[in-house]
Amino acid sequence: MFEVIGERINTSRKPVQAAVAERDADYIIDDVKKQQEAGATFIDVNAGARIGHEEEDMRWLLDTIQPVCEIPLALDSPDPAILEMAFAMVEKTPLVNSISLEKERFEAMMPFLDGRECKIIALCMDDAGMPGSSDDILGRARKLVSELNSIGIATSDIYVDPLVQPISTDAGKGVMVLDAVRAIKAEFPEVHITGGLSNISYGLPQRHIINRTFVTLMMDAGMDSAIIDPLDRKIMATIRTADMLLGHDQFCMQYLQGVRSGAIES
Ligand code: THG
Repeated sequence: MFEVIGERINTSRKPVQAAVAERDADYIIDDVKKQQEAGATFIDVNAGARIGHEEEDMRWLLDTIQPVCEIPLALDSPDPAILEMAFAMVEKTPLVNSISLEKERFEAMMPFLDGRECKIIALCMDDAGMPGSSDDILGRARKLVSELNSIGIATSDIYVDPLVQPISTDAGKGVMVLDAVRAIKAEFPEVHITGGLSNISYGLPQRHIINRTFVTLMMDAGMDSAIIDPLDRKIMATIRTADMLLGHDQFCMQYLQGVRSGAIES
């Protein structure tokens, strides 16, 4: 079944930034409950936008969210020190977001992850920047999986993020990532594929239709998780329907339940 990483608790979103600045716990709690009810599998927590406040904001968010959160958290920061602090605070095994092949980040994350029980998002990013071809994405994924395996992390606990890039800058960016996902899944059937989707539509109008169509294609290629807004009814209905059509929904149970609850409509 497709896993939804709820992206809303992110201080780059204006209302969340305001709630965090004012320590408005009710706003955050209400949002987390809504994401859970909408079918999120993880709640992503990103406190990176208030420069100089990330540590205290992350602490406050985790203290606020955990008492009402029944699902695991995705701890989202590029800073290994923040991830280490957050990891020590969580009660349920988290999804750590993320490690990459960027030297400084990689070298700080590896000893921290060594021997720990967790799930980890592995970004196909290195010091040369964003990947330039599907082979480049595959090569980076291969390196990340082998390095993480070498410190005891099972392939089935790794969520590869191939890094979606804007189709408006290069018509080939969609096929590039789709081919890479197919190749990664052929080589590592157990690995998960995740990522933000909205980069694909950057710079174009009517972005949601692009994002929804793209997630369907990515799911056919092997994407089984994404960082999205679970309160976006249309993308959630598209994902549930595609999951059924791809054979991941025994007896169409999830689809039928979605229709009965009103979450899925034509
Ligand atoms: N991969 C991984 N982690 C990630 C990302 C990724 N974490 C952060 C981000 N990308 C995913 N999270 C968000 C959270 C909020 C929004 C988008 C992505 C968001 N977007 C507004 C929208 O879509 O309408 C616009 C934001 C704005 O410009 O204000 O709110 O790729 N591993």
